[in-house]
Amino acid sequence: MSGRFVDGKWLSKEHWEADQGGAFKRQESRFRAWVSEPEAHRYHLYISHACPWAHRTLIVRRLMGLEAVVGCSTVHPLMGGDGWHFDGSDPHFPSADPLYASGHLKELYLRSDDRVNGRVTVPVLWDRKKECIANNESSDIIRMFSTDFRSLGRPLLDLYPEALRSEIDLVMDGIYQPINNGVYRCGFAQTFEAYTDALESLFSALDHWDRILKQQPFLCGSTPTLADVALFTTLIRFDAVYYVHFKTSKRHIYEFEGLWGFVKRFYRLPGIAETLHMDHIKTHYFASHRQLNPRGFVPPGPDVEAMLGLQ
Ligand SMILES: N[C@@H](CCC(=O)N[C@@H](CS)C(=O)NCC(=O)O)C(=O)O
Repeated sequence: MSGRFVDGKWLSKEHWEADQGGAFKRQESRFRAWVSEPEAHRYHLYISHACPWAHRTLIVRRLMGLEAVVGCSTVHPLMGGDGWHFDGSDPHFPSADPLYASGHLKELYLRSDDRVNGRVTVPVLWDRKKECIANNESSDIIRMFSTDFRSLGRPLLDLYPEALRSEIDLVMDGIYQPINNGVYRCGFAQTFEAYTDALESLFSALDHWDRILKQQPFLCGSTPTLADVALFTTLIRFDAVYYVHFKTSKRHIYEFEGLWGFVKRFYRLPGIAETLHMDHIKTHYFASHRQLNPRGFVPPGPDVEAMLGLQ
């Protein structure tokens, strides 16, 4: 974990958000403007390939065919005391800020608000015209991309059909705390009790959705929606990272028939495989969270991409 802003001043000391019982508390996103009349080339997306929330936005940008009208840049996978950074000279993980040549993502937060508070997170949807962050909350960005940005793109799918919106919202709310945030609640718990509570709710939610996905291909029925995007980006990181790093080691996802079938099905949708960068994912988690893994060693396997390529 890295530092955070307090009234525009950067504190690089690691800061752990926890409640009184030692449970991890995720901060609310700070920039929440809703872009209802988007213009082509006005918005730029900053992501990390490691981050499941940012991965959601990359997938939806791809499935809504927005690549030509919403630019995208990625940060370097290693996150230090100054937070996410850019490094155009790293041949293995090239990353640069094409708009301002920033060294760190926090510079963009400060450009947006010189009294900004809180952590510096990805994804960031940048407004090039107003030169500030429009929105840094993935659940807003993926909904905007699927609705108001729709006419700018060449959509391959309708990920947020009107008739299913309330069901999709309900499912996304339902998987957020036990699963998407749940893996972090396991990994960042400050007490054993908070860890076992998080683990229990994670696995009871996984069992529940495993049963459903044995009966139907996607969370809300027969076609993929935003709820599936949200589940996929957590499940695809689970066996290679969370299982070891966050100690979610009760079972692998590949041991659940319904969930693993779903991961394979989603991975084979057009363009999805290219959005997955397992080297960024493993390097980021294992080598950046030194409080969980002090030596920063990146363990091998399981090779999830090879497993997904089979049958
Ligand atoms: N609620 C946000 C969460 C984003 C988030 O927490 N991103 C993490 C990466 S997985 C981050 O940038 N963390 C940096 C930090 O906390 O210092 C969203 O869904 O967009």
